Amino acid sequence: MGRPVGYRDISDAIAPTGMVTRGGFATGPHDTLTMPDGQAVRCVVVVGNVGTTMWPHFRAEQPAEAHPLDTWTRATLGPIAATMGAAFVHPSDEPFQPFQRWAQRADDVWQSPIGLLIHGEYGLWHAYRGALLFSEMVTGIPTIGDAVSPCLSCADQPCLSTCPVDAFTPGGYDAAACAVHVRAGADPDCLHDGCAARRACPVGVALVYGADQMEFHMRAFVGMRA
Ligand code: B12
Ligand code: SF4
Ligand code: SF4
Repeated sequence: MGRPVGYRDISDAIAPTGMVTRGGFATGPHDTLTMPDGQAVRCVVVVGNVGTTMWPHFRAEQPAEAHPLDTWTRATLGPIAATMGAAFVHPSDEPFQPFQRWAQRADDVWQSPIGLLIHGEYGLWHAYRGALLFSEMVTGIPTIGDAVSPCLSCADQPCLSTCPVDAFTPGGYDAAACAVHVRAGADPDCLHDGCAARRACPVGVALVYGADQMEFHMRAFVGMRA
């Protein structure tokens, strides 16, 4: 067994990609994850993008593929994981791994009324790009649990009253109704400007994605090439 991997080492290795570590956690008895060699996974470190910092790195190296962001994030983060002795999983790998649950065990993020996880500083302007799985505990993982969701003090909840097709229902998110509106390019123009409900949130407005990043994600979401 070598020197334990430090959380700071992982953050430093990932920094040149414009992505960031988003915390980590020790697995418990209910986690059934295994490493490729069959050992139990003892620690998960979550990686993601916050605001716009990843975007120029991706655009500069974008592969000519049907799902270029997934391909690029796998190609970028997979080798970093390997140098750390970690296995890598991607949010789009099937069967889907519970990234939103992992994210809530790793960092102070909470489910917002529109389903996306919200962070006190980043608001809704972040996403997950991978997780590093370790057979040993990583040292120096930041502690969490002192913060509360900004949604608890958001009296008006504008995210719930902005969607033109009322896609956020008590029964869940109506992805089909949303996609029809987005593809049509109708007002409000979610295809070009991004999800109007997400943009209505007052938290993290300094980190709102730029126009190119916003439209890329919306096109990918409704299956239109960027
Ligand atoms: C399939 C999928 C979709 C589908 C269906 C989503 C759905 N609501 O059913 C479609 C295509 C519609 C979709 C749309 C979008 N998605 Co999506 N999606 C996924 C994906 C790939 C798998 C979801 C899943 O089934 N996971 C498996 C289950 C077991 O994992 P889970 O962590 O338990 O997640 C579910 C539950 O935890 C539950 N949940 C969340 N918190 C809590 C808390 C408790 C206590 C409980 C009980 C449940 C619960 O919600 C989750 C989804 O059902 C995830 C990535 C991933 N691997 O999770 C992204 C993911 C959830 N999507 C994401 C995003 C950003 C979007 C979009 C905004 C797309 C865009 N334009 O960028 C839209 C809007 C969605 C919305 N408003 O809810 C992000 C969310 C980031 C964040 N800040 O939270 C994720 C994590 C991908 C990523 N790369 O970061 N998505
Ligand atoms: S608008 Fe308010 S309730 Fe909605 S996600 Fe933002 S902080 Fe939470
Ligand atoms: S993208 Fe537009 S139509 Fe879809 S949920 Fe957001 S506001 Fe509603």
